[in-house]
Amino acid sequence: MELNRVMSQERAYLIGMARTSKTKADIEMSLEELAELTRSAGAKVDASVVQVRPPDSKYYIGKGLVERIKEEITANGTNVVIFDDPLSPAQQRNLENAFEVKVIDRSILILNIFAQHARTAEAKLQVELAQLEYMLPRLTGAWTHFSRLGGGIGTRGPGETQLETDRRQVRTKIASLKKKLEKLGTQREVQRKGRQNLFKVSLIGYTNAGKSTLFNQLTRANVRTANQLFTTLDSTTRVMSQGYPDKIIFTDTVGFIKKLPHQLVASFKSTLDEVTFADLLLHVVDVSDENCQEKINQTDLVLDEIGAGTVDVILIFNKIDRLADPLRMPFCDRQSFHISALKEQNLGPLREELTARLQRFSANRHKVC
Ligand SMILES: Nc1nc2c(ncn2[C@@H]2O[C@H](COP(=O)(O)OP(=O)(O)OP(=O)(O)O)[C@@H](O)[C@H]2O)c(=O)[nH]1
Ligand SMILES: [Mg+2]
Repeated sequence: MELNRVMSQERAYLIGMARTSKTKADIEMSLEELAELTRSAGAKVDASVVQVRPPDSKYYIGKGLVERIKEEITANGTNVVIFDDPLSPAQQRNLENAFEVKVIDRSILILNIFAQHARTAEAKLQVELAQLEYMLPRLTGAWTHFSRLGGGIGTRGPGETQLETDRRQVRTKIASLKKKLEKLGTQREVQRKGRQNLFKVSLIGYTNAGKSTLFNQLTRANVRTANQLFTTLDSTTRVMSQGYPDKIIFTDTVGFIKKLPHQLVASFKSTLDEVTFADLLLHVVDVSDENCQEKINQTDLVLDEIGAGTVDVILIFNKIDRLADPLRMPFCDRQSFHISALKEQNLGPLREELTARLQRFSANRHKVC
């Protein structure tokens, strides 16, 4: 079996579910983000709906809505239906039978985007591992044969059902990917050890906040930036000394998002170690986004999840050039800077702060006792 894929130019129908009418506005917000994800995967959004009700075990949404959507997607030629919440394998199957088009959920969509945007060998392996980890507990006899994915790893043993064979093949593939990733992880560790005595700054934050744009400003690098989700998957590291009293290391990293599949967090572990072992995190926030507080909270949650919750953080409120009313500029009790990475506004005070912190770090490093 393989995960359903969203192809570019495909047309999507988005579905969210609110347990109570109180949470409907939150789910609508989440669906806007699902629409962004859909566009980042290259597809177009035809329509979206939020239903208020408890989940149905067979279809997740109510049967009446299933029938209504079926009529709409047939009339519009929609190719894929995307749910904001995870579906059980049985629900996914029942919905595909009812709609007669592909049905996926947010996790699969994110895994799709990661697969499309992975460039380096390490990122590709990490995404493949996450996909297989996602599939393994979902393998049931009703799915198509796994051989389309791996191919010829081992034929069916005596007395083994097709399902058992599929599971064994996926596990074997997972083990081999982990081994390859471990090797690459060891190389990273060696590099990191070599930089142990240098001041390490990692740029982190919600996807599309402007991390890579700021990274390029701080390092004069040329990392790809774009107005889409998950442009960056591989971390890029640059050692800088020009303009600073000592060497300073900057790392640009993969962005975070609400409901980031935990398989992705686990398989991107060695990349995310750059965050865990940093001396300072620049948490980049898109200040022009009206949901920025929620995105700050989500990013903090992922930081805790990867064990980076105790690393020093400076909040960087980015994109101030997009604020029509500067009085709407948010303030918080954490240390923060308000900048525009794109328009190069207010970068001076941030560079001064980095220099001051670097000096303190270097002074402490040379202390004898
Ligand atoms: N107006 C404005 N746009 C900005 C600013 N900083 C970044 N952008 C734009 O925001 C979009 C996302 O920027 P990136 O630097 O790719 O964001 P990122 O956080 O690295 O995103 P991912 O790698 O996808 O997680 C791009 O279109 C940038 O040009 C800014 O200060 N002002
Ligand atoms: Mg980026």
